Amino acid sequence: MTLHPIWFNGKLVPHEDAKVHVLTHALHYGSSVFEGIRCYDTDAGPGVFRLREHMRRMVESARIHRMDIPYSIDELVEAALETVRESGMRECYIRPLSFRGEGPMGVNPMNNPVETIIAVWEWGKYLGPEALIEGVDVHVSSWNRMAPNTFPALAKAGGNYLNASLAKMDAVLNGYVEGIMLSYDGHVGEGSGENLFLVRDGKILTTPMALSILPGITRDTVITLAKERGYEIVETRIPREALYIADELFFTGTAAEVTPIRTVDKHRIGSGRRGPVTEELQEAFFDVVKKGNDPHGWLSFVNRTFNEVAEIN
Ligand code: PPE
Repeated sequence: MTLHPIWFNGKLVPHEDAKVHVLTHALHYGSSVFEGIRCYDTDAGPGVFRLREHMRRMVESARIHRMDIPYSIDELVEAALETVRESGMRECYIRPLSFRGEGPMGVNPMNNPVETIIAVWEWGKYLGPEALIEGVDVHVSSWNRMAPNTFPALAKAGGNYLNASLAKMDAVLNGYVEGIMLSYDGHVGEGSGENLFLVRDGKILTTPMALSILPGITRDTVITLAKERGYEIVETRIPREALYIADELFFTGTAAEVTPIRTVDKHRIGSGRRGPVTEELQEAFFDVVKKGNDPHGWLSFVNRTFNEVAEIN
């Protein structure tokens, strides 16, 4: 795998030079916030999907944790585009991260510097090469999502992912691709790195934000695309057993895109393969990111000439 330059505190440095000290606060206390973004090789040129919304969420995650990122959303957007451009990749995953750096040790992070990086790499299908068509086998995790007023779920913070990693390891060690975590009150939460949707009798249900999920940008995208296609979307508490009798289930996420779920706890979901609603919404999503059909203005084209061309058309 080619190692690409990394944007580090304002400038691009060679991959091997983007290093930190072992006393970096974030290593000891999980004090970081990050994003995951995809750049797609669309028919209209390489375009980053919902870049501004992701950078806004990162700045807001930082704000929740009283971390001042010394760059504006616009500067972070530009920096990400520059990093992708510099890599020469037409399609990649983008990982911006801000973290508390080396400084005084101790839980209080307020006197540690805030450092920011943006890295890019190739990332294929997150839940396996066949996942988007065949669907994935998952279980309900023995790990719950955090309760409100413990770890703020709206912040995509490094520390929160200790919980996600426990669920992911539990799933993989038990032979599943992913785990669905329940919320603190026993209702359906989300995957370790994905939001969850349930289809029943033509209606689409998803976990509400109040159950300590990450309010995903792909989740918002799918809600928008589904409403435009006339579906009713209900954000409501979903009991665990509703998963077993759903017509269709699917995950959404930047890495996972729109991935059908074919079994949960060895219960076959619907026909055991990708259902029609999932397929329709997958197609709507890929129509934007593959074909570059972008009525919502969700793509930031990496190569400005493409952007200008798109505007002229
Ligand atoms: N929930 C969680 C817990 C989560 O981590 C993600 C993204 C989502 C929902 C979906 O959010 P969005 O990407 O905005 O639609 N997970 C990222 C990290 C995956 C990883 O392994 O790292 C991602 O998909 O990029």
